[in-house]
Amino acid sequence: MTTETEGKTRQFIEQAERFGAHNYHPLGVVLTRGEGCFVWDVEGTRYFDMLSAYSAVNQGHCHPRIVKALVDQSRVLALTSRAFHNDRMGDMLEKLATLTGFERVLPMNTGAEGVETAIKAIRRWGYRVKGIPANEAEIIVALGNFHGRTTTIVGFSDDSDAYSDYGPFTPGFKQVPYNDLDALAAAITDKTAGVIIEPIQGEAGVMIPAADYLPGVQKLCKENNVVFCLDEIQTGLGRTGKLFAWQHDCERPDMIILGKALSGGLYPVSCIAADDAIMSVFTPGSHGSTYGGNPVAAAVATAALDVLIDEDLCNKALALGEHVKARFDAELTTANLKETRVRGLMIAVEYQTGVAHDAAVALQSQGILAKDTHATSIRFAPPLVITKAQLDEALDIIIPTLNSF
Ligand code: IF1
Repeated sequence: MTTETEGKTRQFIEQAERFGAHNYHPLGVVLTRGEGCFVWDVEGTRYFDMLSAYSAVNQGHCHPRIVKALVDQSRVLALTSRAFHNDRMGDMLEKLATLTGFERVLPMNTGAEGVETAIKAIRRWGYRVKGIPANEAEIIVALGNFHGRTTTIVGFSDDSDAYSDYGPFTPGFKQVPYNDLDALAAAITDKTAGVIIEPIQGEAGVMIPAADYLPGVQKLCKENNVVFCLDEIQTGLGRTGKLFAWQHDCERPDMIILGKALSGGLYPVSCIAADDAIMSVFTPGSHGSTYGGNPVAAAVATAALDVLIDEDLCNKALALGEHVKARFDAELTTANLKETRVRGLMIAVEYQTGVAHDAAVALQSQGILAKDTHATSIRFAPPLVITKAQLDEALDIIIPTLNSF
């Protein structure tokens, strides 16, 4: 397997380190090709991609159907701005409204923009519908959250790497412990406009809440006239074995935020979806973006959604996740194991001690690309198109390697 000192690898890493800001510390591998659940580095080494660009590549790398949509549309009409209509956005909006069960969809680009759009919708609803006094709306978020990297969003993070020295921050956010209904109930006031949480906390290490948590949040929000908003940017679109993670535990929330796999990794596409009672707070000129809902984004997202449905990727992820859990339970024997957390193909292995990065490096040397999150957890999120045979081939490497830590 490739090491950082190999010729081409070293050359590309040195170039990136010479001219790029050092806002990441990537593993020592330089990728040049992707197909399905595999990626190849510049030395020709093949890897199982167990990260899927943090669940943006659920449909597999460079899915031909989505690539075709990108190329074909790019040849005829790429960007119009929303000053004019285009003939592709409507199909995407209608497909998303149908799949999510919401009346309306507002298309944006990155996940963080989707979260910011949700914040604006919830605040404006709080003032104009709920009647919260001007500039006093509060939104409740969870400790351990990750919702993106804008200054407003990192301002309500509790990860100092994400927020230190980026202040002053946007006011109006309250943090409560995740998976704690009493803490949430105590935090709600008549100025609470909404709750924004992840159905499963990804970056926190695939933290799956108790079965009664999301229904409890939903009940508290309904009782207190508060918008129940789920950030499904990482958990949505098949990752957890359902089209949306909320479908494991609760009824449809008041709003969801989507991104990542909404484009199958081919183009930044995000959105919020909600019923008119909330979405009607957006009036012409009150929100938008240059690229939001553009014809290429719409063509790519429409194809990405079609691939998810036509290839039955949700059910496949559910079945394969159960297979992973069964093999982990039977074969992970290291005394250093704390627990495994699996829902669909959203998977984490947590150790007692901080060996997760070393384990990720050891896996890389054996052709598995996975990412540690915090010191003790390593996450596995293969593209949902991985076959059972491919998954077993990967697990035959992953399990003995994890057992060696
Ligand atoms: C990075 C983390 C994951 C997300 C949820 C919103 C966003 C994300 C639940 C924002 C994005 C990405 C960001 C990326 C790495 C990755 C990540 F490690 F940063 F925390 F997945 F856990 N909500 N997550 O997971 O979407 O603006 O990035 O499109 O920043 O390095 P975005």
